[in-house]
This record gives sequence, C-alpha cells and structure tokens, in this order.
Amino acid sequence: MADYTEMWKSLGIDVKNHDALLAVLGKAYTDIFLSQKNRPEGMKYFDFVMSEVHGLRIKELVDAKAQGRKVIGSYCVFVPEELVLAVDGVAVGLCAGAELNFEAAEALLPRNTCSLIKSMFGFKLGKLCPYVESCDVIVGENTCDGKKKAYEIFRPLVKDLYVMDLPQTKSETGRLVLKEEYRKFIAKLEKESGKKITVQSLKKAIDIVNAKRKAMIRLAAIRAADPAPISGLDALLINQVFFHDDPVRFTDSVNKLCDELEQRVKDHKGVAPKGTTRIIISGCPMAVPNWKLPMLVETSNAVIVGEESCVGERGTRWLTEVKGNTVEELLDAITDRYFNVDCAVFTPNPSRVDYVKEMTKKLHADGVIHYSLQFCQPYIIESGPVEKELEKSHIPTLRLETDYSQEDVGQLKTRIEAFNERLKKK
Ligand code: BJ8
Repeated sequence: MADYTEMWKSLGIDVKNHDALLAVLGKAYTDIFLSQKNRPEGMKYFDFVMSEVHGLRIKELVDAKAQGRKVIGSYCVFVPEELVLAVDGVAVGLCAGAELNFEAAEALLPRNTCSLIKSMFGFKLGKLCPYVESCDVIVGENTCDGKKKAYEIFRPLVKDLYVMDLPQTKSETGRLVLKEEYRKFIAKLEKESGKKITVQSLKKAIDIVNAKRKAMIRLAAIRAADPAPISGLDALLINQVFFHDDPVRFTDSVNKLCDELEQRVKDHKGVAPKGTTRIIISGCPMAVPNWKLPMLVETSNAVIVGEESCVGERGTRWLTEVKGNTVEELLDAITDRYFNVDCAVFTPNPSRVDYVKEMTKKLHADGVIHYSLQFCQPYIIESGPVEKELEKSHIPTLRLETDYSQEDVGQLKTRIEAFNERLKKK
C-alpha cells in the first residue's frame, strides 16, 4: 500500500493507533483468508480491495468530495443507496466488526450493549475509521432499541447525524411511514448536495444498484453446487466489500468471479471435497472484520453455503422494480423493495424463517447455525421460534450467541464440531 499518512492526518485519524490496527488486520487477513486452499482467481480483486480498504478507496472518497460529491455513511440496509446515487453522492456502509476501544465506548454506553454498537462508538472515539471521518452525513435509523438510543449519544460526536425513523410492523401504515421517511431523506440529500433528484437520475441509480444486487443473487445461486465452488469466508468477504466499493466496479468484479465459479461448477472443482457438511448462517449482520464464526465453521470440516443476514441475502435478494415515469412512482417502487427486508426488529416477522427454509432447500444445506450477537434482543428473542420452526421442518439448528472477543473461541468450536457430528449422522 502507498503511504497515505498525510491523507489520514487530514481526516483527523489517530495515525499511530491506526497503523497498529492495520498491522493486526493485515495479519488476521493473511491467516484467515490467504491461507485457504483452492481459492478462485477472482478473489484476487477482493484481496486487493481489502489491502487498500483504508487507502485507495478512501482516496477515491476524498477525490469525490473535492469534486463536490457528498459522502453518505449508514449503519443499516434500510438506507437506500439508490437515493444517495441519484444526487451523485457516494454511499458507504459504516458498521464495524472489531472489538476496538470498547472501554471508551462503555464509558458512554451500558456494558450490556451489542458489539456492533460498541464498535461503532469505539472506531469513532478512537479516530480509527477513515470512512466515518470522510462522511458529510451519517444516517442512523431507529431500528432496535440499542441503536435508537445510542444515536442520541452518538449525535454530538459526529459532524452531521441524520436519523431516519423506521416502522416496526409490515402493515399498510408501516409502509406509509417508510415512504414518508424516504421522502424526508430525499429532501435532506437534495439540500446537502444542491442537486435535485430527477426521473432520469433515479432510474440510473436504481439500475446501478439493481445490477450490483443481481450479481450477488447470481453468486448466491452458484453456491448451490456440491462441491462448493467458493468458501463461506470468501463469500462473506464479498458481501462485506459490497458496502465499501465503487458499485459499478464491484458489480463487474463479482460477475467476473461468477464466470469463473460457473466454470468451476462445470469442472466439479470446489474449495472442499464433494459431500462436505453444508451450513447456512442466519442472524445478525457480520461487519468487517468480523470473521470469527465462519472461520471456526470452515476449519471444522464444514463449508458455509449461504448467509441469511443483512451482510448476505437479506441485504441483496430483492431488486427494485423500475416502474413509473415520475419520481413519486419510483419512490413507491423503492419503498416496496425495502419494505421486504425482514429484519428481526419487525413484529411479527414470519418471512424470515420461511426464507431460511427456502435457502436450506435450494442450497442443499445440512443445517443452520443461528448467530446472535450478545445483547441483541431482536435476534436472540427471534432465535427461539426460528429454531423451533426449522427443527419442525427437520432442519437441524444450532443457536449461538457471541460477541467480537476471542474469549469464547474454544467453546464455540466445540459446539460447532458437536453440531457437525449431528449433521453427519442425519
Ligand atoms: S435491517 S439487522 S442492518 S437493523 S446486532 S445493532 S439489531 S442489537 S444490526 Fe441491522 Fe438494519 Fe436490521 Fe439489518 Fe441492534 Fe442487534 Fe446490535 Fe443490530
């Protein structure tokens, strides 16, 4: 990586601690990703992106800002990238997956807050995330109680926090609330960027984001093959890069990788022998660099073939229908698309477990691991009914609760291995 010290300094990054962070991450990446066997050639692009994730990509954001474009960060898949692109903005995901600066975070938040929220504070308080520091606007969303209340404390720490309200039920009123919130968000984006969303700019933005999601849907479908043509770790990494990379370049790279994977499937070539135990992970999102659970699963003689998560199919499987010739009609189409997202903050939320069942069938999975972050009430509470429903449908399920620390690695590994034994006897 080139020397980006001056750029980081200009963003207000704590360069010394940031250097230490990059060294740790670089080692973890080498140990976890580069040590995998039979990786597809197409992963080289994603390795490059990761090696430059705080370098070249940040330079692109800085250059975009110099051209007058606005950088809009968010923590949730309910924030429509289409609207950001329609004002020629750049959308970046900010969720963080590392246990960094938790002491400082716990000075502001209760200890029993999920790691995702603590990490969001940890990165900001430690001045360690060039994405956060590049943002002109950060969008929060009223989803779970944890995030909703944490944003109140987060507001004074950042330049401009815009909070979006979200419905909690899939009712007609809920849909109206969502559309109204998106309308307000458009007003915020237009004010911030000085640009008006037009039918043309919105259609173009929808096409770009649809193309990105179509590439992810294609990738997800290829993983039905046995032997699995790509590891779950690599597929998760692509889902994580989805939130950071330039959307057009990302789409192109995923499609190139898919061409290679389709050829692998024809050649019966995989990352693990045919017949290896196949697992689906369902639950909380895994933000970069949260690779703990997939690493444990895939070093326990199993392969992950799908993620029912916002960093996975829950975030990518729906497209926006390009219908209508007014901004209002297109906004309706965008609202319809996002209103499908079956996050556990909705009550009731039956479509989520239905989709886990569907994934299990189409990806020929042997079992499901339900992953909840400690103190995440929506997913932990929903995990009971999800397990019950899946077991009723003869889908073996393991419920795990963990955080970003490495303390429980041994215990998790034991439970995963015992689960694999159960799957083998099935
Ligand atoms: S649409 S899953 S990205 S809210 S892990 S902070 S839920 S206590 S992240 Fe999410 Fe949007 Fe839903 Fe998806 Fe709260 Fe749970 Fe923490 Fe969570």
